[in-house]
Amino acid sequence: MAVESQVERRRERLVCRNPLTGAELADVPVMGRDEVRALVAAAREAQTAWAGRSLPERARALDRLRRSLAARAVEIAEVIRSETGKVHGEALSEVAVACDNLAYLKRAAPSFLLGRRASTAWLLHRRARVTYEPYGVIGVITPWNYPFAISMSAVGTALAAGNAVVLKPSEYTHLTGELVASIIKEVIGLEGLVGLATGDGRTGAALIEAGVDKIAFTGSTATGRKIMAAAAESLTPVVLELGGKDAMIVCADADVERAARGAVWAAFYGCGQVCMSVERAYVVESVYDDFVAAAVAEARRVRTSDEPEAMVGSLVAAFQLDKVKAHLQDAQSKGARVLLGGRGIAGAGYFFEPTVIVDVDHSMDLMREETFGPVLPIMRVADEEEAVRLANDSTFGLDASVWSRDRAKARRIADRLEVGTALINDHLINYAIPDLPFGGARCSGFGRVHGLEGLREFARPKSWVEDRLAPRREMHWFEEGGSGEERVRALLNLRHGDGLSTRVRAAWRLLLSLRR
Ligand code: TXE
Repeated sequence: MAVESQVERRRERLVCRNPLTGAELADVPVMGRDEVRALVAAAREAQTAWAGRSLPERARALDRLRRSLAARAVEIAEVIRSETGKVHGEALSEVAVACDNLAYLKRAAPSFLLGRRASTAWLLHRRARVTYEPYGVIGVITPWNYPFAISMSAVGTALAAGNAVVLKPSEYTHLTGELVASIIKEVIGLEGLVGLATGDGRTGAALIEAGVDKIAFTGSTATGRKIMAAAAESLTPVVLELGGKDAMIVCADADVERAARGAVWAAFYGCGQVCMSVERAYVVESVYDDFVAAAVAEARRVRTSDEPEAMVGSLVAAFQLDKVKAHLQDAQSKGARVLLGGRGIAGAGYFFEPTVIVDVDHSMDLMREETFGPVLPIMRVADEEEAVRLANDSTFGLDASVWSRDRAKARRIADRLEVGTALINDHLINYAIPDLPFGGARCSGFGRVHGLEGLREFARPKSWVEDRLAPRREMHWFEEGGSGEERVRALLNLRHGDGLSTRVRAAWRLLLSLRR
C-alpha cells in the first residue's frame, strides 16, 4: 500500500497518522455528495432559529464557546500536536488565538452587525438604512497548518453573523476538525449549527456543489483556483485566504540585531508552515554582512525536535519535506549557498534543520514559489529602491515588513508594497490581532477574516428604503407629456448649480413644475 505521508487512501476512507510516530490516528470516511448535501440541509434547518437570536444572544453563546476552549486548551493542543508534529507552545498558541478571536467577536459583533441609517440625499421624505443579514449556510474548508485556529476563526465569525456552517477540515488534521465541531455542538445555543464533512479534496468539492451560500477557504493558491472555478458554476461567493511568499526589507538604518532575530522567528516559527512566514529577506548591502552573521547566530539557537526544549517541530508530511528539499536543490544548482542547515534530520517525523541560504536570486523556485518550510533566503540589494522592486516581483501579496529605525520612512516604503498586511519592524504577528482584517492581494487571495471587514464578510448587506408621506405623485414619476427633463435639470441645478442665484432659480422652477 503506497502511503502518502501519513494519510493512506483506502477504499473510500482515509487513515490519518501521527507524523512523528506513524501511529494510526483515525480512519475517516470520505463523504460523498449525498452525505454532504444532508449536512448542509441539517445546518440550514438549525440556522433559521439561530438567525432569529439577537446579536447579544449570539455573542453570549460564542463567549460560552470561548470559555469551553480555554478550559480544554491543553487537551486540544495535544490533538493538534498529534496530527501536525508541532511543538507544545505552538499548538497551545492556536487555542489562545481562537479564544482571543471569540472574545473579540463577543465585543464587536453586536455593534458591527447592528446595521446603520443611510442618508436619503434629495429624496427628503424617505428613510433609508442598511441591515447585515446572515448568508445562511457557510462552507468552511481549511488546511492542516493551523487546523484549529483557522477553522475556529472562520466558523466563529460565520456563527457571529447568524450563519450555520459545514466545516471540511484538512484530511491531514481530521481529528482537530472533529474536535472543533464536537466542542461547538456541546455549547448551549450552538447545537446543530456546525456540521462536519470528513474527507479530502473530493469532499471539499462536493461541499461547493451542495448548495451552500458562501465558501470560506484557506489553503494553497492552486486549490483556491479550483474552488473559485467550481463556485462560479453556482455563483457562490468565496473568501480565499491563499498562499504567501512574504518579503522583509532590512534598511541601512535598521536595528540589525532585532531584524535578524525577527527574521529567524518569522521564518522558522511553525517550521515555516505559516502563510505569512518570512520567505524572502532583502537586505541593503551596507548592513548585509552584519545581518547575515546575526541571522546565522540566531538560527543556531533554534532547537528542532520533539523534545520539550525544542522551539520548532516537524513538517506536517513527506510532501512538505520533499518540497523544501526540491526548492533548496534548485537554488543551489543555480549558485545559492547554504550557510546553515539545509538537511533533513534523521529519525521519526519530518524534521528539517533551520536553514539560512544566501546568493539567491529570482531565477530560483525558492524565491518565487511558496516553500512553506524552515528556510530563510537572504538577498543583498543595492538600496531600498531595489528592495521594493524585488519584494513586489512576486505573484503573492500576503504580508510584508520593513525594518528601519525611521518608522516614517519605513511606512513610505511599506506603502509601495502590494500586500494585504504591512508590518514595520515586526512580522507574522498580525494574525493574532483580532481587530485587524487578515487577507491577501494578488494570488494570496481576496476577502478578509478578522476585524470589521472579516465580520461583514459573513453578513450580506441589505438596503432598505421607506416612504414616509405617501404623496399622490412623486416628482421623479412620469408626468403628463414629457420625460421630466425640465424637472431633472432644475434638480441638478438646485443640487450642483454654480452660485446661489442659479440654485434659487432652479428651486423656483422645480416648485412651479410640481404645481402643474
Ligand atoms: O493544501 P490544499 P494542502 C500551501 C502550502 C502547502 C500546499 C498544499 O504550500 O504545501 O498549500 O497543502 C481541500 N475542492 N498551503 O494540500 O490542497 C483539502 O482537503 C475543495 C498554504 O493541505 O490547499 C483541505 O481541506 N476543497 C495555506 C484544503 O482544501 C479542496 C495553508 C486545503 O488543501 C480541493 C495550507 C478541491 N478541489 C497549505 N482540493 C495557507 N495559506 O495557510 C483540496 N481541498
